[in-house]
Amino acid sequence: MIFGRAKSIADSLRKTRESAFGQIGALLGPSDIDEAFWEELETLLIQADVGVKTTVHLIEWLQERVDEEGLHRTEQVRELLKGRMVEILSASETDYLSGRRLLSVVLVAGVNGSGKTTSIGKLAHWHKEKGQKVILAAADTFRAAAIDQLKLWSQRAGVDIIAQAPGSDPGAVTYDAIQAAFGRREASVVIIDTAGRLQTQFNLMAELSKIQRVAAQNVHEAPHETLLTLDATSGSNALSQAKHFAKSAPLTGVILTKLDGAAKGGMALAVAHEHGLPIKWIGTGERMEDLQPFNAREYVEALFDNGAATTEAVR
Ligand SMILES: Nc1nc2c(ncn2[C@@H]2O[C@H](COP(=O)(O)OP(=O)(O)OP(=O)(O)O)[C@@H](O)[C@H]2O)c(=O)[nH]1
Ligand SMILES: [Mg+2]
Repeated sequence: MIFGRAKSIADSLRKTRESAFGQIGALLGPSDIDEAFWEELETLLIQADVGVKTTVHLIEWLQERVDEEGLHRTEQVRELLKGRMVEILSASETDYLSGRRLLSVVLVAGVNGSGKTTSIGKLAHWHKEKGQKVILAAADTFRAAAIDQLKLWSQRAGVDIIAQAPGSDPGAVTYDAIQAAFGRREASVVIIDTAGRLQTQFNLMAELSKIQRVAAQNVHEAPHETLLTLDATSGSNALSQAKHFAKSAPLTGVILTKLDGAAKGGMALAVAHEHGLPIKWIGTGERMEDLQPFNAREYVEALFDNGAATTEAVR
């Protein structure tokens, strides 16, 4: 891990584990599978934001295995469930910015307040730690405060920023940032911040498409990542956001933010299973270091266990 002060995923997900998944863990403690078991498991998975579709899939899949293998203990279901969750979460797994190129362009989209600008600051820091030169593009030109906020992050992370006046064309800002990266600033990564809200949803999507087009016209195969920030505390609402954005802009993955708070954590499964979207990063706080590459196995372990050798005692 590159971050010296990063918390472990198990630490970050403590609250999450203690709420929804703690109860699932308790239900899957050592006992016999009884009549009420499947219904309780279904209810708890839905409460944990796994989503109805994915919950139904998990229950049916588990019941089949239990029947086939003649299992009768809940702790056996626990291992099966964890295994299936890891499979779902890794099915569409791809590396962040895999492949080599001169300039990588990363576009970050998402509804207002979902954590775009903060995640961009963290990503900039991550790249910088790897010795890469980063330019941020302040293409959320809708609000003056948005530009100021990104400037603050560029200072914190110690990276360059290209910004124009509020109200200017986001496509032009994108173009300028790319030219700056190719030109005198010689950066290898451009990260583009975008608006979360405009006058209309239509404008928002048109603006995103335009930014994508400008990137594609100026850098081969850009944007190389189009990441959607999803606030993990927003539950099923985030799922419909994902659907909406995926329709208007080809997404390459998700940054799941605010997992340090009251998020229930199951949303990652719904996003991966229903949308086939890989989770690439998780946001676990407001500091620059609070961003971690997503790892399916670690994530599932952190939802169920506190990382200690013994299984956590559930309330
Ligand atoms: N606890 C916690 N807070 C976060 C995280 N990511 C973002 N936030 C907070 O969420 C709030 C919104 O974050 P922004 O980065 O401004 O969100 P945005 O998507 O850029 O919002 P707009 O520019 O308004 O569209 C801020 O108060 C952030 O500090 C996270 O991983 N954990
Ligand atoms: Mg923002």
